[in-house]
Amino acid sequence: MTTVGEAGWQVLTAHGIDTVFGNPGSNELPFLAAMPDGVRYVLGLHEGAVLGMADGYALATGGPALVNLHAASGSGNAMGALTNAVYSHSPLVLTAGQQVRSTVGQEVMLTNVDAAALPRPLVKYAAEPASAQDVPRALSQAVHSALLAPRGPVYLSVPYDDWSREAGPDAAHLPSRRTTDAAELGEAALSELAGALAGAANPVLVLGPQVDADRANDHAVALAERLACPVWIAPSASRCPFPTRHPAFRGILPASVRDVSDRLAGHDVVLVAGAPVFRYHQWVPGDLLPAGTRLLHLTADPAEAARAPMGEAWVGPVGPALAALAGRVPASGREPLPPRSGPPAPQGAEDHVPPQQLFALVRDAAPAGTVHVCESTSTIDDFVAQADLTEPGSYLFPASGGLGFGLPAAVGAQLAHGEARRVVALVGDGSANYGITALWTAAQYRVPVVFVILKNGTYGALRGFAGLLGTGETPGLDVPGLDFVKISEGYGVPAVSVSDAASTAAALKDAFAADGPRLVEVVTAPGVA
Ligand code: TZD
Ligand code: CA
Repeated sequence: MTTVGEAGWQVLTAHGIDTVFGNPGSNELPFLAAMPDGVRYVLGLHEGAVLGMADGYALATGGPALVNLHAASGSGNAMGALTNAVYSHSPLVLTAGQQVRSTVGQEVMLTNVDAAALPRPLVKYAAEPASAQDVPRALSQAVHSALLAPRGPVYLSVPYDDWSREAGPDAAHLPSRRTTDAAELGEAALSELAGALAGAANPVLVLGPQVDADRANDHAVALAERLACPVWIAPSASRCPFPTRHPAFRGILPASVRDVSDRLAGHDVVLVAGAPVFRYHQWVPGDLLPAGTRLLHLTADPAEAARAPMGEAWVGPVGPALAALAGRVPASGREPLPPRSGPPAPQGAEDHVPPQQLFALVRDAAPAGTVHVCESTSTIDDFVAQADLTEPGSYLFPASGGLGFGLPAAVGAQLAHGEARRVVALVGDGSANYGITALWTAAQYRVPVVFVILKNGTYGALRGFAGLLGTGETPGLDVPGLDFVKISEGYGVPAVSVSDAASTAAALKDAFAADGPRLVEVVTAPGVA
């Protein structure tokens, strides 16, 4: 007899799932007992970190990642991190153990009451199969739903007594199933887009995370060079779709209506590719676009197309469309953009390492191809000013703005890349606390992430917002009294604290040379012990 557990795992492994990120409880043990040889279990100590690790892993591999959570409480703990997976379009398959089928109605301990409703509206598909025999098919549906465009997380709750039941003959059809996204932009759409770009007097490209996810960065470069036009990254960037030292690169668009409109002034045609239009953050009202500007929007997500407040949208795979446009837009005849001067020489200081100086030191210490997981919210522009990001997948930032992503996603990304690429996490002393337990997983599984904590003693970004909103000195803005060396060592990751450039450079060198995780706490503001 084939059990539901065996059939379910056949579905998962047939779709390339070889790792489970989880934190178990009693309801999950039968599922884990059925886990076949060759599948790796990665334990996280808190479900926010579990989900963040899976997100980082999926972002790095471009494939699905399996998450196993404990009932409603474990699912609830993962929910904040789940918001990031939604906006990063990560194909995460969340599973949660349910109590024994016949006892759910009584709400015995650790029942997930109305389980399918719990993760909505964050997931594309949520279910608790109506019978044990339907579990393998529901797992198959979950995997295919997560992977079909637009990609995103899904959720399945499974009563734990289901796994030992008989699967039934239909399950044999599932492992070999394939689903294929077929839609590509057609000839008419491509020629209209190419014509609009070719006819523009002063076009501009605004690129989003889907370009990097599709590994279409080179196509974006080719298109920008054909058009001899500047390139911005779309506001609230969660990935870096364009090489930051390229002559056309202009930085990340600031995330307010007025700033976007100001930066795009003078352009008659804007092509936004692989991003929502737009993911604003700070409310600074103004005109959505400079008068007379035409906005063309290329996205793989119909919901992004539908909810945009302006522009003409085309829905289809972004990478192939950029490749096609780069191939058919004629060279503009405009002068190529001049090379940019190197990054600004960062200021030094006596008792601290200003963020730009730190980022310059990281740039110089990190090996080629390093993946940067950034979650120091007030310093992103400083990072981009100093960074030299060329390879796709070199930069990750929490896609919904939900903090607690940085440390876990770095661990997940490093697990995915193995020895091929190093991962450095650049995380604020505020953000670090939401995902801190990822340090334990890094230590136990010897995942060689270089964790850099930027210690300024405060929620810097919120201080920026307090200035913008005129709210003055509210409670809850500072985070004094944190010792990340002790915290890190407590979780098993060797750590040092530094507050000058020379010691920082030395600490980074040691950390990148290590074969296990290291943490470097860097004092980045004056007067912070
Ligand atoms: N909680 C969660 C889960 N996500 C959030 N985004 C916030 C709270 C609010 N928040 C921000 O949006 S930025 C920020 C908070 C608390 C400050 C982060 O501080 P940091 O970085 O030390 O990580 P900076 O550079 O000092 O801003
Ligand atoms: Ca801070």
